[in-house]
Amino acid sequence: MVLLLVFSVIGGLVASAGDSYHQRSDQIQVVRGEVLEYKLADCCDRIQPAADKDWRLDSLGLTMKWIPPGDFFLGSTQEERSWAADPDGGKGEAAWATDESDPLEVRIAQGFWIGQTTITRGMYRQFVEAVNYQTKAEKDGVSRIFNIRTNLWEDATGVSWRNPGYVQNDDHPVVFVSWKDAMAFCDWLTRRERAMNRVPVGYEYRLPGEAEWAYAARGGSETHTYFWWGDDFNEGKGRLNAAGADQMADESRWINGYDWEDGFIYTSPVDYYGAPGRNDYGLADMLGNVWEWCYDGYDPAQARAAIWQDDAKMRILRGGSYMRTPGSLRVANRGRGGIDGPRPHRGFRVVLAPAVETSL
Ligand SMILES: [Ca+2]
Ligand SMILES: [Ca+2]
Repeated sequence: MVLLLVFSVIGGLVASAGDSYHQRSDQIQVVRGEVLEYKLADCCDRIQPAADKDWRLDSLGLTMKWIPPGDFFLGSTQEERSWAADPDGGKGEAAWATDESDPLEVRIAQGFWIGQTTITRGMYRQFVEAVNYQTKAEKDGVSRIFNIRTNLWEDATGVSWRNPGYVQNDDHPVVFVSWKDAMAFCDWLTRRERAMNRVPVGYEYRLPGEAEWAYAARGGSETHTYFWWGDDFNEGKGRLNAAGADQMADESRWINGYDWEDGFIYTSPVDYYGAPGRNDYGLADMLGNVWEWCYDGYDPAQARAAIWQDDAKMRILRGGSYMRTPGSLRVANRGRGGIDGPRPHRGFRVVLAPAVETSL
């Protein structure tokens, strides 16, 4: 068994030969998926992510976009929250926006990198196969799905990231990952990249803090708008996948959706909309497609400037999903979910950012 795991990890390293380094697998000692020891002396080109430049994780096929330090406003105005809940506006539920504080100026002091897309099913598979990981949904054998026909959540057996209950390929965002399943991926990626000397000192791969996510989602815009492209949701046509007018064969569709089609009822491939779907930082699908786990615990009073480590079981989700209405597709909208709650519309995006001192 141990041998199998050793080979699967080494295989993963060898398979990433397109990266900008030369790796001899015999210099890495791996037991049960853990990189225990590594020698940098002769093995690797010392090429690291550099500030002001994007970084390419070739083995995953993921570009990490550089996000410079700066200031922005976290939260929303009362006017925006009223629009979000209005049946003629954002069509959200009134309660959803009560956890957004008035605009709070926040400084992002250090630059960081964030994935151009969310982690795809194909990327997550690399992690699963490297360390023989089993997700929460797979261990439980039963999880929750949302029935578009009855408009209700229900239990379902056998659903997981491998089989979410709708059609996906490996370019779609991974779903049915709990917060812990997402953190496990980040931990693996950090250790793998550190073993290659490709993580800047003091940085790590992890989930974004809520403020980091919101700052990146605004795309560098200094104007506070509902969406990264402005205040008019209809200018989102051709940019995002959410609860549009698309219908199943039996004509069922998401309720309270907008009246144009976006091409998908469930997930779309990441970056499906290309340039129009990317904000000014080049980030795709920040709004819609899948909710994105953040590092922070959920504070019902407000979003926080610094990552809030809380022992509560709720964690932040951001950006709305394929089944959401315009009110909850705003940059300021805050979602939350149980730490052990995999769902068919929850995924994640990683950052390469200042390491968090874990206090839990
Ligand atoms: Ca859609
Ligand atoms: Ca998203």
